[in-house]
Amino acid sequence: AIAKNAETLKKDVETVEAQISHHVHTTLARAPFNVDELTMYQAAALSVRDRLIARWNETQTFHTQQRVKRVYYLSLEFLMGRQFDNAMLNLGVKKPYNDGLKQLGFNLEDVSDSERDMGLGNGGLGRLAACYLDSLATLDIPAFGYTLRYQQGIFRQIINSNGEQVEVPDPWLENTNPWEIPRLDAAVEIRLHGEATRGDNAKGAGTWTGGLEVLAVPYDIPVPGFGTKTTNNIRTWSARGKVSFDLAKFNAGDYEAAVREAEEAETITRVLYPNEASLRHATYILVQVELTHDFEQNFDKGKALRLKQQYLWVAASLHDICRRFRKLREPWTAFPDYNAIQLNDTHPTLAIPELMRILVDEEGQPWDEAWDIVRRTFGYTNHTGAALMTEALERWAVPLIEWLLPRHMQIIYDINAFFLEEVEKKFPNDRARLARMSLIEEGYPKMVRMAHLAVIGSHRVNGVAALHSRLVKQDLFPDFVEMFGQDRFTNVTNGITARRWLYQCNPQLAALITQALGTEEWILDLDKLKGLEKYARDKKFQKEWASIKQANRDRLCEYIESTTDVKVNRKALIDVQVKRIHEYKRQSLNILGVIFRYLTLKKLKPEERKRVVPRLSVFGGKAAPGYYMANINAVSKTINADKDIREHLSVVFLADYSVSLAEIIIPASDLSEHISTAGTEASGTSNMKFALNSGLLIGTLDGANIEIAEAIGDENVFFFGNVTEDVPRLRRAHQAGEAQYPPELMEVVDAIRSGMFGDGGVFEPLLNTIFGGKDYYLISDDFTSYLEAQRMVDVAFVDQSSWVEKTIHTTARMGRFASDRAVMQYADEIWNVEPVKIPDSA
Ligand code: 26M
Repeated sequence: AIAKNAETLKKDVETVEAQISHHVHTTLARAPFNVDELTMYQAAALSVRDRLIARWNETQTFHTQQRVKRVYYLSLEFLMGRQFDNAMLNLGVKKPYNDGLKQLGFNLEDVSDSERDMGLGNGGLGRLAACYLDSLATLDIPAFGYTLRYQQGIFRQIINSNGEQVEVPDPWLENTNPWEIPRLDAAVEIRLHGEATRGDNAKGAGTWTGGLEVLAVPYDIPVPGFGTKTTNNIRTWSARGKVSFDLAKFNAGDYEAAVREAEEAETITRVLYPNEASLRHATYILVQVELTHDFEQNFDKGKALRLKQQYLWVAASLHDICRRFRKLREPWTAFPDYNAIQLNDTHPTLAIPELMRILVDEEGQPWDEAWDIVRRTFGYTNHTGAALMTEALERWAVPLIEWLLPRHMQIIYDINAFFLEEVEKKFPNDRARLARMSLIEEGYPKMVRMAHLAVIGSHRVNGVAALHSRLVKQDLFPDFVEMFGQDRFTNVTNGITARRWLYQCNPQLAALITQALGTEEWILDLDKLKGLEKYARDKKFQKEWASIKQANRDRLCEYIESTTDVKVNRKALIDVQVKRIHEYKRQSLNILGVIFRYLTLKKLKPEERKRVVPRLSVFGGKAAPGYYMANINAVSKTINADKDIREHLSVVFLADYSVSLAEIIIPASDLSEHISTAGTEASGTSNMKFALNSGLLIGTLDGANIEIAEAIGDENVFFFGNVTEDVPRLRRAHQAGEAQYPPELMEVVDAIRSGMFGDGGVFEPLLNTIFGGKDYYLISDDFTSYLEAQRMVDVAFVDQSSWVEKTIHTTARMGRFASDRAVMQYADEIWNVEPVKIPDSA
């Protein structure tokens, strides 16, 4: 059997070599002596893509033949990272590719490094969508992701010499993208602006004509499951002008006017929005897309473009879904039996009035039946930490919607009128309640509350962690719980895919786990990690476990030394906080804690210092454009330059945090920080990635931290800080000027003000958020217990054997946080869909 396996591998390697050479010579038209790593990557990727397309075709054909129910995951963001390594692993062909490339004189890892991240997302929400697509394919659930094909993904981050963030464009498509298949034939016409009419009776068919038509062109990205033939699809839409230029105007000599319309259209998918701040201050978007014309109206330009993005995406996707449904020749009332559409936050909420428009105006369905179809089709996931509620819920100005989507505005008003009638029936004479629940917020201008529309247009609304789902009911939508009952509101705790976040990013640990368990089954059934528990105290196993962590630490240290000028102690405890930079995530608490540690070390004698666990503090993350965190870099500059301290403490900020950088950082972490003010982080998902990779967590009782501790044992988590219930009272105390500031915090502030970290002015914005009579995120209230938890970490780390035991238990008990579990829960409780195995030769 071994000889036969060797024979098979040899043949596979030869096939791979031949396929790669074929693409080098024909598709890429390169002479053999003119092949660099980028070319090799492209050729290898194209040959993997050929395999994906064969499976993709079989999958789509079978799904269509079998008339299966499909899931449509509507997300404005898919933070996919790199595809090459992931595709090889899911297809089970990494070994022959490794050997084939070696035969051709190339190293697989170097070749893989030529790939650019697909950075079509901001952070948690976008990466969650990517993990769920991996699980859907792996579980053989027929599914499509729908999103936009942004020319530029999340900006690349550079740190300038002042320690400030500089945003530069991300031209990820520059070298052409081997993972996408253009479908120029399947473009969809999308109407904007124009005139709308209502039907002759209140619920009758309306019309929408005129205005401007643009094209949405689909590009498909195959998504392979792990160890299964199922290959699902992400359809990304690219905006184009309907005619590339106006020939009449061109002939009349007005070249500029001729190309204007095409350019306006293409602007719609030019760039990913980096967060809600970019809506308020549109300059970032304006600079990135170089807006020239359009927006003759008075609307905020950045806002109007975002609404256009949302509509083009939603309209093209629904058009696609409905076209597929019409081929089944079923009555429209059967639509929800074939289609489950999940709204990833409120960004795709326009899908609700758009489907109403299609059903009522175009398909002649009665309004009430159409509304019933809509509600049975949609599910809505909320991702907003409740304490951010009022600020973060999406609203659109009525005049803006009227200008861009006049028919949709009528439909929203009508949905609202019929809905408020129902509310009035159930709660007579309660004007305040009607005002609270209305889809329209009164004001100048009136605003449409997208979250209310999403709630009433869906059969299920879910939060993303147990605590968060409770807050969604209690704080966000209590009136809607009273109106519709508890059953419409549910929890699906987030999950992550162990294929990328262990098997792929930490191959050594994965191999040790497989060896210990005697099987690879854990990759598909993460609860099987439980089998590691019996080795938690086994000295030999602990040693192997710890040496893999050291190897991952070394790799990160090499990365740090090659990208910064910091020299690091390879034995230091690596303490990581990587995530979007946001006030509520409290990177500030971490950096103030680092300063306190520095001051403490300074007070010790050299021989006393040697007894303190050395630390390397790693930060990473992108901030909203215009919002800098120069203070982290100011602190690291002083500390890293201090020769007395260097060995005991260093601080680095790694620029341009991304999925591929996360794959290096996460396996190396000993301790990671998830320290948001209680009640503000909906779930967090990096906490799960760190724990799965045998890193311990320091954190607040927030989001999924709570459930993680439940699963792995709270003796393995360093908790600190106030709980959600106490947050309102503490905030009031600050407002009343009754808050106490702990002496440790004052010591840190004095050091900052003394100029120890350069110009104290850099810290003024931060200090103002804490001392300006508010401290909204309760830094001062949590500071003392944070320092205490950090002292506990030091104590625990000294006893290495017990520390390693904790880390083994942590990994062993993380099965619950598999995205496979989360997706199965959505399938059973929200989508009502089943796995469909693709037969061997479909
Ligand atoms: C809004 C307006 C304009 C431009 C962009 C936005 C926007 C984009 C992304 C708003 C929110 C966005 O994402 C929110 C997000 O990532 N939420 C996170 O979701 C994760 C997955 O559920 C959770 O784990 C995190 O706790 C939550 O913060």
